[in-house]
Amino acid sequence: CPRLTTDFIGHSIHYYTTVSSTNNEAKRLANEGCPEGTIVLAEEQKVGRGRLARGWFSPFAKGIWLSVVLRPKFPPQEAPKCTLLAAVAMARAVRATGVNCGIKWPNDILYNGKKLVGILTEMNAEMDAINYVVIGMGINVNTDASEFPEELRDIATSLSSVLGRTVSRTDLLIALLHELELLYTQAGEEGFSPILAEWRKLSATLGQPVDVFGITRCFSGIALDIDEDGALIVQTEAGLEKVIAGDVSVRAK
Ligand code: BT5
Repeated sequence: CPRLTTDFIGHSIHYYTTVSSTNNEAKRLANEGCPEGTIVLAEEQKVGRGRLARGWFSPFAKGIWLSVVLRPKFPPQEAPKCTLLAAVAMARAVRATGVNCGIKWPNDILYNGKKLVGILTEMNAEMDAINYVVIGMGINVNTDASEFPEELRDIATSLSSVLGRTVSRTDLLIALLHELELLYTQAGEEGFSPILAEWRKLSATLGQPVDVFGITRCFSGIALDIDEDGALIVQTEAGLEKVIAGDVSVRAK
């Protein structure tokens, strides 16, 4: 029987067959004072959420639809780094299944340009202290290619589609929570630098020509690096641009 290997992440589990969004449940629990490391899992989400009010396709028993409640001690402006930390943990766990995935800034795990995983980090802070961070992660584990809705067929994939076999969601969850706790503990003790260094190595974005769809404007350039806050640095004809939030598409060369 597989067992959790963590000291606190996943020691309190809220499991649902059907839920609107695991992030919504996790935020409710966090507001009620649940312990750090509480996780919410659902077989199916009726209103799975992406960023900017976009949806997340979450079919019954096909994926891992998970939210983790953390209560980090670092300042609120460092919270976006939780997304990068989660992406590195996720890439490690996914790679251990044999899928050679990469990270697309800021929140996607891709294989061959198709999305395997999406991450949605939401924060609640008062004054200059974080109350909680909820890291929501959706992994397409055993979704068959034909099960994706039409509009996702060209942009989404699953571990089972890549590997040609079903993958144990329990084993993957245990590996993911293990990596997440290791990296989160490391970030608390040593800071984020080693995690950002690993992120750079796993990146499918750096060094590539990109189109940036920012909150207020769009531009093109070469993705050069991420800075210490996790922002993407893009070289454009007009100079360096720092992208804190937005969408980036890697352009075909
Ligand atoms: C994300 O947003 O990628 C964040 C997704 C986070 C989902 C998890 S599941 C557990 C937790 N509870 C929630 O309610 N959410 C989190 P974004 O970068 O905005 O990408 C959203 C876009 O990805 C959509 O507009 C679709 O184009 C595409 N998409 C939707 N469902 C997908 C899927 N299952 N696989 C791949 N792509 C998908």
